[in-house]
Amino acid sequence: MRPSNMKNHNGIPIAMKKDIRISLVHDYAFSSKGRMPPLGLMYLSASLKQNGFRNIRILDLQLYRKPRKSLIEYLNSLDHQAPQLIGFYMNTPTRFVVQQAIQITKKLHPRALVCAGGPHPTLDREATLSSCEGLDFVVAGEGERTFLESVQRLSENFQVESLKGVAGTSLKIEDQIIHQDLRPRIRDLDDIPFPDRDAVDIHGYRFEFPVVDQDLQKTLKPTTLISSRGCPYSCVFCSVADQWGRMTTYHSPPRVIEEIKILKEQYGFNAFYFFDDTFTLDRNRVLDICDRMLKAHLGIHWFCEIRANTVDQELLSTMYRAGLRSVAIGVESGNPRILNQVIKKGITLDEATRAINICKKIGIYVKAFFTFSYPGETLDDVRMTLHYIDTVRPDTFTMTKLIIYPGTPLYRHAVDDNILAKEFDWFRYYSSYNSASNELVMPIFIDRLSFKDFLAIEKEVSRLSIGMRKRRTPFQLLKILGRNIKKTKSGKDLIIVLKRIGNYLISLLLRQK
Ligand code: B12
Ligand code: SF4
Repeated sequence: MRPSNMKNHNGIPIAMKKDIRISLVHDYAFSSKGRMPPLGLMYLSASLKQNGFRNIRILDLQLYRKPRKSLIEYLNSLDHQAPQLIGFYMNTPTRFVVQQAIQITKKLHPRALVCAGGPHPTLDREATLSSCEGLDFVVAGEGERTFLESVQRLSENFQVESLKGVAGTSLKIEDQIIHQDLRPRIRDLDDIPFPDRDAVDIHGYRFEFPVVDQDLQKTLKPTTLISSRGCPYSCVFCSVADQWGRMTTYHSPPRVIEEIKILKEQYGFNAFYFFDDTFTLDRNRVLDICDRMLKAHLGIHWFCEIRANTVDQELLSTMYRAGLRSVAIGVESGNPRILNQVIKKGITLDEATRAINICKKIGIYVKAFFTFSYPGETLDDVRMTLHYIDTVRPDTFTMTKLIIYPGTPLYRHAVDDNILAKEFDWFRYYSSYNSASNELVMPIFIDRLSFKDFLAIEKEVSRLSIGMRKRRTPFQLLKILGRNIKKTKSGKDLIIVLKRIGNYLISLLLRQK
């Protein structure tokens, strides 16, 4: 039999090399920051195209008003006779919507092969495969090489069995789950091509890019990129170590500049959001990138996340000259004991204060992240954080409840201390104290604080945040309200927005008092 006439066990013709049709789906995820391009899927698409695969489409459901309906329409438009490989990005907050999408996909395309990758499948391979009906395999960790090898194998023989021996995959074959070795990291990120920005509507994304200068703000056309992957630190709530391993890998400075030039000259972007886990990890590399930005007269503005112990006046000033106008900094707690003994953040409060003050002095917009309800944290400890925020006054801050993610030291602590039941399962709904928001699907670390304490803290956080924000006219408030309601796509989103408005109004009342 000639290869083109051969069929797999599902009756699908076994594909001729490069004949396979590939869809990569980013599901809808509510985010108050706006919608951002799915860089991971765009990297995958680029690697496949570089290796001769042409039938690749990215469906980004973030950009559709009715994501479920759009997914179904998309699936119905696919050729049922061709070998279809449909891959989903899945993180922990979106695991349930993706689980549902996988089920719909398999129902409409029973002969397709369905896979998933991203943080959740990487950190929870067994449960992802066993709980997602219709899922054939998962890719753990970096996808470029693993997915390429999978697609190459499937092009020769379109059945999941052909993936036996592909490092980085876990397979479900007739209800049996097979985990294979993990794949070593890509050491030199320059070996992989630029993300495939033509595979999405790259100009269709809108997201926050706050800067101090409001006139500058109006001129910014922002997009995103990544110059490194990984982080050597091990903050208790973060899964980066389990997701990427401890190694940090880089694109070289010339390559970073080349990517920016392409984004500017070919796509018209002039503001860049670096999504590195810790952009400022290697000081010399940052200085090299800044130097190249300046020499190339790029005339751009950019954002990155900084770590308090890796920045100083000289570095931040150079970054400012090269166009840095906005940073985010994780301070996490204003209590030194919690910060270092519990979170293991590896920074001091003095370092955080210094970094924030330098940014404010130079004119870099600074957003600081804080969290509360750490193991052993009392109401007095939390009040120290509120006091700290009130003293250092970053341009803006978030202070949220501590959420437990898989693959984190906090998760292991939560299981050991019965904060999470021993039989806790990421794919079973978990109801915590507030069923009106995301907490329905995300477990919170509830330890020393009571429900009443949580409410009191949230009220104080709103009051502090309002006190630090500029006062707005009723017209401005109505505009913000309209914009937020427009962003919502489900009843649940609307409840989240209404809850925020409620908190805002309460805090306004409190401020009047
Ligand atoms: C950018 C980003 C965002 C953007 C989203 C942009 C977007 N549209 O993707 C914004 C700011 C909106 C955001 C929001 C949030 N984020 Co976020 N975010 C990131 C960040 C910094 C970079 C993502 C990225 O581009 N990575 C680079 C690419 C190359 O990696 P990747 O996406 O994982 O893709 C690779 C592999 O995973 C794999 N792969 C991925 N998908 C697929 C699919 C298939 C089929 C295959 C085969 C392979 C594959 O191949 C890719 C290429 O190697 C990551 C940290 C990180 N380093 O990944 C956190 C991260 C993903 N975010 C995280 C979190 C917790 C959040 C928030 C909850 C934060 C908050 N408190 O609001 C929200 C949740 C929003 C939501 N509802 O989903 C966690 C997720 C942890 C988890 N277990 O899910 C991460 C890992 C940070 C961390 N270290 O904890 N985030
Ligand atoms: S510094 Fe940031 S990326 Fe690194 S472990 Fe801590 S939270 Fe995660």
